[in-house]
Amino acid sequence: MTEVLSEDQIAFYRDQGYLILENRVPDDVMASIRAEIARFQEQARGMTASDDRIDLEDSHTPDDPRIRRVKLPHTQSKVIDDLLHSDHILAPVRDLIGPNLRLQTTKLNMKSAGYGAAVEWHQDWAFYPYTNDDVLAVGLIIDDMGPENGPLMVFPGTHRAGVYSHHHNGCFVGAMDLEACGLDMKDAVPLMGPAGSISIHHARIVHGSALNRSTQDRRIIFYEMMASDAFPIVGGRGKWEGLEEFDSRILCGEPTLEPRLVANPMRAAYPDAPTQGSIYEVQKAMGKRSFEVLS
Ligand SMILES: O=C(O)CCC(=O)C(=O)O
Repeated sequence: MTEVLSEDQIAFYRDQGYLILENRVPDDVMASIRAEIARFQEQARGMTASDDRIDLEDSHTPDDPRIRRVKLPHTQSKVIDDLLHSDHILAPVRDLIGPNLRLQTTKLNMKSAGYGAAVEWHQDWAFYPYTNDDVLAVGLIIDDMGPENGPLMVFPGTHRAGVYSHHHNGCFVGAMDLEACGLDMKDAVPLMGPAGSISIHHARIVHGSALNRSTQDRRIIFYEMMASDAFPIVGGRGKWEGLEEFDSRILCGEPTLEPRLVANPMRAAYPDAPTQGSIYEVQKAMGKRSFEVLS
């Protein structure tokens, strides 16, 4: 018995590595989320540098605040935390990877109209490999998403293809040279839908997004999570600060002391790049980019 997904949707996710569920989060919740984002935008006014809550665009000025990412927004907003723990988000995830879920991380990526930054192609798994591959990200689409405002794009089926190199000049840069990896942009699929829809992508699917030159914002909250029996592997950057902190991230169901092991591919996410930091910073150390940057 599943909670919300059909057998066909589950089979599609297993085969293709992603899903889109349209109109999953009600309008009143979406209005509250937008009010929270307006509050973050006010907080960025006057800031002169990124801090542990807010990551600023390179073109930010204190008078013209430009946020690139709100870090761990569920710790900064009860509305965003309540939604994380709701069935709107967790029910489809339970259908895919079981009843016991643990949080990896959350982020609100603000790809604002006219300037929102690109994210180069990568696999989340390159950053955080786990002992099994029941690891995924739910993306809450906050603005209607079309081809023009920088949708998340995925290469279907690449979650079954292994782990690609995310290294350049001997350092982990968190981004792939698409051509060297044998992938062609024309095969990527944009994950689009009206505001309130969610996307789900497997941690090993190759994904990225172009900058947003349109007049329409593109904001997504990513809720990233895994089965509670998936433990981080040393050599990756999956968070491990001890058992107490690990178990404080249980979202539903039970923790366990018995990691489930599956023979999955991994590459160590080290050594550090000279620009080590958020994904936007570390990717600056890559070689050949796929997406345009704002000059
Ligand atoms: O915001 C996006 O389009 C991509 C985000 C992403 O993949 C990430 O932050 O790891």
